Amino acid sequence: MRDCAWIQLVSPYLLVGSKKMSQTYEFISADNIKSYLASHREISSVIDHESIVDLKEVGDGNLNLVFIIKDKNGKGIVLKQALPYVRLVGPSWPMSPDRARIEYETTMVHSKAAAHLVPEIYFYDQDRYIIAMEDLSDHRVWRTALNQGDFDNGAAKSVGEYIAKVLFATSIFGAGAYEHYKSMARAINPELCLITEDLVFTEPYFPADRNSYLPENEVDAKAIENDKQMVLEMGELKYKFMTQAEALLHGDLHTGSVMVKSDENGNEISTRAFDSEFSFYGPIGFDIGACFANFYLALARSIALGRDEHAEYISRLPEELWASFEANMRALWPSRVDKRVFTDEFFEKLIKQWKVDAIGFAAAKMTRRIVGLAKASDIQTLDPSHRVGAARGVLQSAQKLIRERHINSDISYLTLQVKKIMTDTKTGRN
Ligand code: SR1
Ligand code: MG
Repeated sequence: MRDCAWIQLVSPYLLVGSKKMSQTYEFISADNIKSYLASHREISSVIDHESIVDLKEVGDGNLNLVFIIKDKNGKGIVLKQALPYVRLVGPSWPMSPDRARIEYETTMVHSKAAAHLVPEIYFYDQDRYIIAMEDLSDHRVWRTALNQGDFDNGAAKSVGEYIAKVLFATSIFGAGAYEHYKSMARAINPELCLITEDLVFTEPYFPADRNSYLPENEVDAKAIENDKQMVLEMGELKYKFMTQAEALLHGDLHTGSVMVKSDENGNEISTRAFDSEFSFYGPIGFDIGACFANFYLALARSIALGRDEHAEYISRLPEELWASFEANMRALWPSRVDKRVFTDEFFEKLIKQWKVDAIGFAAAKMTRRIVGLAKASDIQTLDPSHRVGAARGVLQSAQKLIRERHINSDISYLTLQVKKIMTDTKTGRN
């Protein structure tokens, strides 16, 4: 049945004007996965295709099919296939599946700098846009863990290490200018960058058709639209996003793009960043800001639910991530390729600017998850009686961060400000 669906779904894309595709390809399904695995002998030691006992589609993102397959010995593999459209919306929004190549290549590049912090990749099928990768089903998606009120101590530190190591390695400082320019060519990702430009930096500031929120939050969304300084700063941040090709970013580093595994005391065993299909050469503060934003969404949830201890834990995550990022960057800086005018004094300016940028990008990412298309379950799964206040807290915090970052960019201080705002708005009456 899935194969029939494939014929119906793929055929129209052959004729879609500027998004024309040069070939059709078969979607993976429960019916064809076994023979697909059998045709890839290079993974015979990873999984026994003759003894598959479990197979489930777990794609909960907005774009792709994701299958986890297990054999009778408990070994597993993940197959991720890019669909030729945006899954969240459906075939009416065509999207090049070449994003799978981007994700594959970026993960390979990132694994050279931080192999222990990304999933292992077994192969990439360029004809069917399939990435075969390590089964991390003994980990959990960090957003899910945070939503449930769980503690994963050490994960933020590892994500900070991941960001610093992969961004340094792919910057002019780590790669050298020639390599940096050459690598940029293969990492051009126009379709997905345009999604971010629209959904993160533009639509939340206009009455766009794709925006939505609870009626009680209309006043908050309108306050954002009418906030002239916020709109001006979004213009500046969007321009940075579009023009400042500092390093090969993950590009969509929210808590749903991080897998965590902890022991019974909540202490880290393993942390992995995955799903880098939005990867491109962009501003270093962007990945950091994405993490801050998602910590603040999780914070709004825990405050709304009265989970005080958990809110305290989440409040420490932005500073933990930043401290780890900065320490790792400082440790790597002496190994930069060109030391002539890229002095230690210049590094001090850079690190300050990256922090200010990261806070600005956080504000953009917080706002988009409340007002624009593609929400975050941290807020969406709250009962409306809690959601109104939590959403208000997130939006007012974004307005505070966008301004305050130019005056005081200390992350712990800013998190305290965010926490105060979210506590004040939590009833939805302020
Ligand atoms: C249409 S894609 C919507 C969102 O999903 C991804 O996770 C990105 O954040 C993107 O903006
Ligand atoms: Mg994703």
